[in-house]
Amino acid sequence: MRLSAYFMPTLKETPAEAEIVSHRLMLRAGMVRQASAGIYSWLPLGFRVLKKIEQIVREEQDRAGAQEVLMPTIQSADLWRQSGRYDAYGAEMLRIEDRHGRDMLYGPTNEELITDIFRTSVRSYRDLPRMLYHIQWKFRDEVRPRFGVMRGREFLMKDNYSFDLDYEGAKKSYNKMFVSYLRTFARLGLQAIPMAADTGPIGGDLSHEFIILADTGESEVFCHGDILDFDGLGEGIDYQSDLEPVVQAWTKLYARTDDKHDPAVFEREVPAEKRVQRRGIEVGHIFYFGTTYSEPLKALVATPEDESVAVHMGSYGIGVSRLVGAVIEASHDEAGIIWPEAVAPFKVGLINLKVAAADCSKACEEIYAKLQEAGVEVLYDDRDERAGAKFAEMDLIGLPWQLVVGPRSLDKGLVELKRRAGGQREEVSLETALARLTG
Ligand code: 5CA
Repeated sequence: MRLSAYFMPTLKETPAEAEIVSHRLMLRAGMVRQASAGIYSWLPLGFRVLKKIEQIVREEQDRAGAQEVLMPTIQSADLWRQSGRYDAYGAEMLRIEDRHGRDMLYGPTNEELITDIFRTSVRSYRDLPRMLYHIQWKFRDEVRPRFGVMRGREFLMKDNYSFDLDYEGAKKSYNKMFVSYLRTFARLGLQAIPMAADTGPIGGDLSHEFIILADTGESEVFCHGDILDFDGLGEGIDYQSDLEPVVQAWTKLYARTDDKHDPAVFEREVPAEKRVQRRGIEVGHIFYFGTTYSEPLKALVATPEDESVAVHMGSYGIGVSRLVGAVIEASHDEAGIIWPEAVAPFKVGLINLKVAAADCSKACEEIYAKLQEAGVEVLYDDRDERAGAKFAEMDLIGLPWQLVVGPRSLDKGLVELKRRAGGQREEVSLETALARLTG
């Protein structure tokens, strides 16, 4: 992509309304624009990151055996009346009336709708287990939308729902999602810690939040410091194997959000020098809630003994749009964003320092073509701007690599390769630069 043609409305000034760094940087880098309170439009640069995160989430859901569906954003109130949540959800639910006077709503979550799909199609234990997920916009009329996409009113969520015959089966599904979340966040370059959590309006009694430690996080969390060294990717997870030992290893040390925190247990179980008390961002939340929805909605299956029982369910959410902000909170410096390679909008920023010089532009065009041929995503700054402005903008948008082509180095057949993380610069030949970036 040529920057001269790219829609990336960056801002020089720091927007006054943005309280935290990720919100400031997303606005300054031209990634999003606020449409109204807590509702955002995604501009090309931000949209690319959102799609990359979505894709990693999708791959890890599929790997764990879940199947993707797509449910609508608008739901009928009837189902929610059957589950009893229509009134209970309160002012957070955006209620809509259609032209026929029917009560509709913009879905804040999908337990009811997926249970309805299930109950009309599945009758027997033979069709279990199943895990169905979708990646869809949700709406919650938050009292205080803030921090940009971190606490929006409209936000993109991956929500998965599991169906099993009994608790044992449901726990296996829960474990699959637990491990899949560890992998997902690790692939995004994040250290997410599973913490015992409250279930809130979703209900149920077994629940973990996945938390990224950050001073700007909204939750207060407490954990044993050793968990911070655990590796989320693990080695060759087989989803058909018993995952309970992996889950045990991650949950045996103290890690709780403030709703579940117990100072006496914390002090008893965690030595003073290992006690971590920090703020955190909730990027995922998993729940086992048994028959909370299947009973009122009558999602029943026949057991091998031909009894009819309510199916055991769990639900598993990831805040896909929140993650864009969370990654920035975890990875930035004074100059701007530092994207982990897996989610970077482009891998390389190619900077032409002297557009007017024929040799510079020729070299850049050649590099640009070669990188594209090799399938490397490259943003080519071909604008006639001051070098300082170009460097500042590249640092702001945080692409992992910068390839700088200027007349002085080019005379010696060299270009400069800069790693955004750490800032190391190296003068190398064109061939070496290309080999590094395409390798
Ligand atoms: N149905 C369950 C699981 S599928 C559910 O809705 N869980 S949740 O309420 O915890 O939301 C799942 C994830 O969505 C959260 O962990 C968080 O990362 C994200 N999320 C929740 N509310 C918002 C919001 N207002 N803005 C951005 N992301 C949000």
